[in-house]
Amino acid sequence: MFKLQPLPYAFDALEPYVSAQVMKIHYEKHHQAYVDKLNKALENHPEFYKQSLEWLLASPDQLPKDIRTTVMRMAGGDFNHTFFWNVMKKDGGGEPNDSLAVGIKKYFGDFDTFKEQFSAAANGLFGSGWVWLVVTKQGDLEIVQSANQDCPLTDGLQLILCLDVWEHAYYLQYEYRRAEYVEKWWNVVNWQQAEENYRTIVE
Ligand code: MN3
Repeated sequence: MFKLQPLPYAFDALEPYVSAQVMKIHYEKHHQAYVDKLNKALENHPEFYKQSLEWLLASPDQLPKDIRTTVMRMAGGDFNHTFFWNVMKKDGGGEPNDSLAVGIKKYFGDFDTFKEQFSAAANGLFGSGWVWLVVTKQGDLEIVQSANQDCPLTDGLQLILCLDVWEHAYYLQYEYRRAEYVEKWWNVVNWQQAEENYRTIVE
């Protein structure tokens, strides 16, 4: 069975940018619900409990048709949130300063341009979804959006950074002001983790 992975910090660690109330509900209610619904969806196909979330997300064709849509949604909901928690930290923010900094300069010109484009993708996303910094099959750095709980792993992309722009991620704190949430979020980005994700892919 799939288990909710531990949150790598306390609920109030990302204050004041992400409130403890938002973190607690987001993790204990929303994230937990994806894990529970994934396990429920697989109860008549228990052979898939031994697979990893990454495998499920990369292998929709291997899943029985009757559960495919639900499993992809719930596995994405579980995986995306765990990935998201880990690319944030207390006293985060700033800029990457290792190989990822070189990559961002190469593909976006400079860090501020990257930040603007990523924020624009987050603010411009219609409905619920995510914004990601990914490495494509050709090895290029790219900003992509994903709808609902879709995960770019399904499209063969590799993941460096993501931002949850579902209303449940910010509405209790920022109400309709998504752009303010996005702007404040840069203060909690865990660039060390993003660097590690990038190095694992390109080295
Ligand atoms: Mn969420």
